[in-house]
Amino acid sequence: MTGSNGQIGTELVSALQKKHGQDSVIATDLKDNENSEGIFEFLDVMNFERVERVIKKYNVTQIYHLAALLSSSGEKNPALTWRINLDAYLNILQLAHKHKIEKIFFPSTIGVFGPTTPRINTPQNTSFVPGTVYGISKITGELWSQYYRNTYGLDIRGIRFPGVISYATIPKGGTTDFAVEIFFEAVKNKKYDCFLKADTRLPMVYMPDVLKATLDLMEAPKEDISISYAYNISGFSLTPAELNVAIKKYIPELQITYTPDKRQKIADSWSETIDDSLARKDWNWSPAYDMESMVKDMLDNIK
Ligand code: AKB
Repeated sequence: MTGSNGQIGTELVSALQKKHGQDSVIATDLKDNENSEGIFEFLDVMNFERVERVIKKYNVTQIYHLAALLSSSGEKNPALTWRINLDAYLNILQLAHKHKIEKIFFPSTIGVFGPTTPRINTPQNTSFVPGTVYGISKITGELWSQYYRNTYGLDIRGIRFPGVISYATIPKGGTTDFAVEIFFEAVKNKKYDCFLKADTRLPMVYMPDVLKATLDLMEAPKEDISISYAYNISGFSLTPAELNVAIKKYIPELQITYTPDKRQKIADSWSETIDDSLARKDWNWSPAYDMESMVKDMLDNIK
């Protein structure tokens, strides 16, 4: 796994270790490993030779390529974002072909959508004119996935993640980060200044459903996977105001203020709700958490 110290990586490493055994998972990241036990390698995903060395050293059979810069941090350094999010993925694809890697997992995002995409019940196949370098790099990655599957038969599986809510690792550099930050601020300081407007509706998913989705998709029989780019999925949609009301049931003193910044424009170009019927049909995607059950679980764990 590349990017194993990130929000999803941290928890996916443990889930994969539980499933396949601790010694079967090679966690790699640029930063020191603070989170998981087991095998860890420092790895710059932009370094082709180093990635190849790790593949050879451990006889890697599957790659979960999570290393990426997110929507907001990506805008601060577009060229670096392209190198990490796209050039490094091309390295992975070339090496996967060369070393006959059995399966690849590629996380995409609702960031591939843009102002020309229908915002309500966004279809699987639609108009993609993303406004961020994050979105451009991820939709291009999706196209490369499809190319490698059609041309070389690589088994690549992807998910377009909406905002991911979790308590183990706090996300950094995303537009949906408010939906995690608010919990920690609510518990610690009883107040939160949100960087999006109160009525900004965005699709979200809770981490246990992210882990289930990833494992289920990777386990699904190859003949059931009708697309190699990335499946739409969503758990629920919420606005900051609705999340505030839901948290207030447990922390009535919570005060929320709204100071929209540059991220508002990004959020306004993304979907409000997602049509994930293809994922439901192909590999039985079905989220276990709605907003209410997610809020309760988040607060129980953070407290
Ligand atoms: C972000 O906000 O950039 C990410 C995403 C939706 O892909 N959380």
